[in-house]
Amino acid sequence: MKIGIVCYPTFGGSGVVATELGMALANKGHEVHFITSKQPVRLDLISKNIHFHEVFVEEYPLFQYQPYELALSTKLVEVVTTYELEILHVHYAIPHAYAAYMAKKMLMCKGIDVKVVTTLHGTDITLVGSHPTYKAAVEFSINNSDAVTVVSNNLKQDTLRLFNINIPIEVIYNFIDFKHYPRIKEGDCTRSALASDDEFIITHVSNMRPVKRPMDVIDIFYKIQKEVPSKLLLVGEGPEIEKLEYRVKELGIYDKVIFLGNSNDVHKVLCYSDLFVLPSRTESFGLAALEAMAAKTPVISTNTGGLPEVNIQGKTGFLSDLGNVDEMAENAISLLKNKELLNEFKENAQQQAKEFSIDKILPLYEAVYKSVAVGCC
Ligand code: GMT
Repeated sequence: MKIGIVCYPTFGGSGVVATELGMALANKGHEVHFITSKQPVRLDLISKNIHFHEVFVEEYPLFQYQPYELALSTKLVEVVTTYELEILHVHYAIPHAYAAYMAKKMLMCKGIDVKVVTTLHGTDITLVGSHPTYKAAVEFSINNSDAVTVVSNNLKQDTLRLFNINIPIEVIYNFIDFKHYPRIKEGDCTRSALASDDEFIITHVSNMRPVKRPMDVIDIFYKIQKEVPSKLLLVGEGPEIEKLEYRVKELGIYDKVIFLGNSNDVHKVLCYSDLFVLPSRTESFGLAALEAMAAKTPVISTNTGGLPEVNIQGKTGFLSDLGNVDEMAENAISLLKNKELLNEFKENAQQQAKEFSIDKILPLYEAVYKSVAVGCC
């Protein structure tokens, strides 16, 4: 099929999912066109069947805000027409579902019936999408999509609770492409540059926004390092970083915390991690936790949102109530002190991640595309 993918090109999970999905579809022989504001960070452009179309926004002094949606809709019309795309798969409702709806309407006037598949990812529903500023437009563009998917059962419930939805919503979980994992050879996974042999490595990966509660990560690690020799790796950049650095200095643990910034090699960082910490306020799915588990890293997380659908209590990690840093630290310490149990959790984590292998998930998306395309002709 000929499929257009619209997503945020940044390090956020929805962009990662969209990019990995597009590359897997291309690998399977579909013609995939990414239509985004920048080249997505994980996109390998030198691959067969992959095309990239950058959306430019023309600046004009009159505009207080640049009209990205307008530029995106225009680009979608151009790409669909030129390459005869059958499907536009938009990731993250704001503003992508809305821009795709506009493009669909414009194309209809030219006699072209492109189908719009919208995948909801999380804050496009919970934190941002349901805000009165956006709610009506988000609800309208969900209901006027040809098909809608969400990344967890929990997000489906949130969507139905927060919006007046009159279209079926299918749950298609996020996935892992295990092709990336064998690339790590024994020698690649040398921890010596980051920690000494007797130290455990605790990792947190996020865009360091308040919703991820990175300050809780510091508080949890502070308690852990008092009991077991350990280092904390923080991967990602975002608005909380400065506060975190300040807090780490204040606690006197600056030499034990490594700020790695954004990375395209998260799986390499994860391969030498012993535990992953994700104390988020809400998480529709928690792709970062799944990526950690794929690399055999058990997860200490909150029990919010879709996290219990990914991280299994007492098997792949432990889940606690939001803000209960004492319990999260205790769980981490008891696991790190019990080598046998830690190894068992590491194996369990990878086994559980295999349930989310791309081989299982890709056909579900293909089925959605086929079902809407069949309706069309
Ligand atoms: O909402 C965000 O934090 C951004 C969004 C994204 O674009 O990265 O993350 C959401 O989508 C991810 C991919 O489906 C999920 O794994 C994250 O759990 C989800 N974030 C939240 O719900 C907070």
